[in-house]
Amino acid sequence: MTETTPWDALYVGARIATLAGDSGWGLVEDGALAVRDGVVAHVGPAAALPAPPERLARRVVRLGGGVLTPALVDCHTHLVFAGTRSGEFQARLEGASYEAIARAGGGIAATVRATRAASEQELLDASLPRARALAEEGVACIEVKSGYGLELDTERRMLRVARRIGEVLGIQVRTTFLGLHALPPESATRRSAYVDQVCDHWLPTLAAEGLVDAVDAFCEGIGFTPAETARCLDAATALGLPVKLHAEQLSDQGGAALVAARRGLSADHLEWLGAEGIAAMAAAGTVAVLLPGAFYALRETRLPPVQALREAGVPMAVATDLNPGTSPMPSLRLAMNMACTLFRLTPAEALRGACTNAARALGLDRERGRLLPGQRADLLHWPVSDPAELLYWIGPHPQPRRILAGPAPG
Ligand code: DI6
Ligand code: FE
Repeated sequence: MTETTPWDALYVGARIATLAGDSGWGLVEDGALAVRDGVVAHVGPAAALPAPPERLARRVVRLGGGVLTPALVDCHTHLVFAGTRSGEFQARLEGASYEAIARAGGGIAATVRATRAASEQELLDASLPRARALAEEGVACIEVKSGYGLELDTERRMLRVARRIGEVLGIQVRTTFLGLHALPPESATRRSAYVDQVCDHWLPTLAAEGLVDAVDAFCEGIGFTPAETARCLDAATALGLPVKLHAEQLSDQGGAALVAARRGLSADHLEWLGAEGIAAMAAAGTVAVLLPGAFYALRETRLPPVQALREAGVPMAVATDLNPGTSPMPSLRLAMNMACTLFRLTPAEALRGACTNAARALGLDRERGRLLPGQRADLLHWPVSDPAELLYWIGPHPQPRRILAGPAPG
């Protein structure tokens, strides 16, 4: 068969961390990876190829060492926003709490004011460098949430900017509508009217415009109640949209069980997650997205229940939560290192968390996150000899070279 239909390209001479199977690196020593039509066509040891590489593919690339992995996926960001919150950073260092700042009109509301005031171009100019920083360290797929508009026009502008970032950088962007992120000041005395408007008007409008890939909410004492959250997730489900949730970040509201009951893609944060939530997530296959940047920035002390999640077989993902308040951290590599150091993930769990399980948290696991036949040929070549080195360095060093076969992902 290979005589008549050669592969488009064959990469040899590197170790391949396929992330196949349920745990570990899925390592192939001295591997060979073939690509056809932008898709991985074959992965295995070079020694087991049926003929010399040049007879099997139109183009043979000898990598001369290093490690191949799937491209990274950042499955939880709020990277489209205007302004910064460095003043709050200082206030927190002087003793103010995140909740107290939020209740005093700062926090998310401060970013909402700045984002509403920014034009689409200004928002793109402010956000693009953050996405570029992620792309340069190997992230080829980024989830971007709305939620700093809290009015229809600005929510739309955020989602349009997110799509534009994908086009400009040649990466895949998945958009998430987060209308229930905070109650905007003009709705302070009209909670239920705000929730109705988000669910019955904004969500269907933006979905019809093709701007919404998934729906999220902030289920928290300082956010939205479980009942309000359920209303929003049910509205999304009725439109055929997948759901995910900010759950159990600052308190146990039962959010993880609530989103798992709706077959949610993920429950995110989870420092306060209890046994019931874990069981519900395991039963539904809902991914636990761990966000060590927010844990670090808020100097949290309560750890997410990693060992219990592991024992229950809940897939764990790792993401940046890149946002101006609680995780101003444009580095998934740093998040992966923190997931090991702070949350005690193994290095292989952290890499899977930023590839395999991150893709799953976006509903993309059939196309991304592992190096297996049928997956997109979107991979990284790292100048390291041991994949654990990718987790060991603190920050984005060393940088990979992206190998993208076929058209840039849309
Ligand atoms: N949880 C978070 O950590 C971010 N949003 C959320 O729901 C914080 C967003 C911000 O402070 O701007
Ligand atoms: Fe978040």
